[in-house]
Amino acid sequence: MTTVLVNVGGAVAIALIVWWFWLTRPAARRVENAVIDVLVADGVYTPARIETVAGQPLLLRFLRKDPSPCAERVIFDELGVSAELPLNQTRELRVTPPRPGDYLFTCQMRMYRGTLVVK
Ligand SMILES: [Cu+2]
Repeated sequence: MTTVLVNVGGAVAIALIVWWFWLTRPAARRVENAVIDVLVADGVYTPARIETVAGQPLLLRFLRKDPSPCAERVIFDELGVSAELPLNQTRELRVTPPRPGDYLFTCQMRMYRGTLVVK
C-alpha cells in the first residue's frame, strides 16, 4: 500500500515538474518581446520585421534620425495608427494587432517600409 502511494506521489511530482518547466513557457515568451525599439534612418526601419503574437499589446519606440520630411510620419494602415515622429526623439506607440497576419507600416509615401508579422 505504501509503495503504491509513493509511486502515485512520484507521478504527481513529475507531472507538476513537466507542467511548470515545459507547459508554462509560451506565456513567458509573450512578455519578452513587448517593447521594441525601431530606428528610422537612411531609408529603412531597423528592425523592418517585427514578430509578435495576436492580442499582445506592443510598445514600439520609434527613434527618427532621418531629417527628411519623408520620414516624419509612420502609418499602420490596418491598425488605424498614424503618428508624427519628431526628429531625434523617441516616440512611443502602443499597438495591439488583433489577428494573425502581416501588418505593413510605412511612411506616408510608402518609401520606408516595415512589417509586423503576427502569429
Ligand atoms: Cu516617405
